[in-house]
Amino acid sequence: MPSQKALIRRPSPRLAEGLLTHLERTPVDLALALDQWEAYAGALRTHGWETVEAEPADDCPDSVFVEDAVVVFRNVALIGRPGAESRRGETAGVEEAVARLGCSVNWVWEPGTLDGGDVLKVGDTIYVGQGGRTNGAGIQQLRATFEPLGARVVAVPVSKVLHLKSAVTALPDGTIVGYEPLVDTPSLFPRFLAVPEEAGSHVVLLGGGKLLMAASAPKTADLFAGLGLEPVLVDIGEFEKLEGCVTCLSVRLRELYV
Ligand code: CIR
Repeated sequence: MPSQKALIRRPSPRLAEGLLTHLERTPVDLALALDQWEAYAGALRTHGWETVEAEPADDCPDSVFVEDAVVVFRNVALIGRPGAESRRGETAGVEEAVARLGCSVNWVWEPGTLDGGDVLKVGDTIYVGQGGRTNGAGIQQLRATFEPLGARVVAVPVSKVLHLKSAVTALPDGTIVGYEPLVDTPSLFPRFLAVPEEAGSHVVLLGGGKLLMAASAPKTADLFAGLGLEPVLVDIGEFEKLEGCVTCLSVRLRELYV
């Protein structure tokens, strides 16, 4: 039976110490963050996803951004090697979780670095951003892992945002949506739709035309609704203060057969 599972990870009590690259630090309300995380997980469940929790990594402030620790294509997981050293402790628990879910496991090795937030899958095409957190050796290892499975890996430069998926994701028909001021080379994408808000460039495909999006992108939600899609908005404001977005709070495992 095909199953739709979403891997999530409970926020660390040290969440407020999370890394910042492009934003100034502002106080994070941990209790509110927990409420927002519960609501995010609830929205996934409401729309047909079984949520599975990775073991919490309380010593790692950024561990709630679980998508950065792994890339899954079909039943094969590639455990990343975070570009930020302070995040390297996050991968062990994620490795254990994806193995438990039935994935075969591969690893990015030194000198490679790879964050899952730099990897956007659109059908059999895997876009990978080369920038602050993912390097050329990591991209080579991604290719070596997934090209034999039929993936086409396309590397794109990322210099204006933290991760590739901080600026581009994809609609159900494969159209890439992005916030143009933060995309290095929009012309690298075959069908590119510019959106009016940075947070509007982050969509999680829930299935059936439904898109999980941040409540901070109302204009983009209207744009997508006009295209016949159904935005489902969640407030993730406390995570946005730490440069997180809807995509990085879960790993969607669409194609597992368990
Ligand atoms: C970090 O800098 O690593 C975290 N504070 C935010 C990670 C967000 N992840 C993502 O965009 N994929």
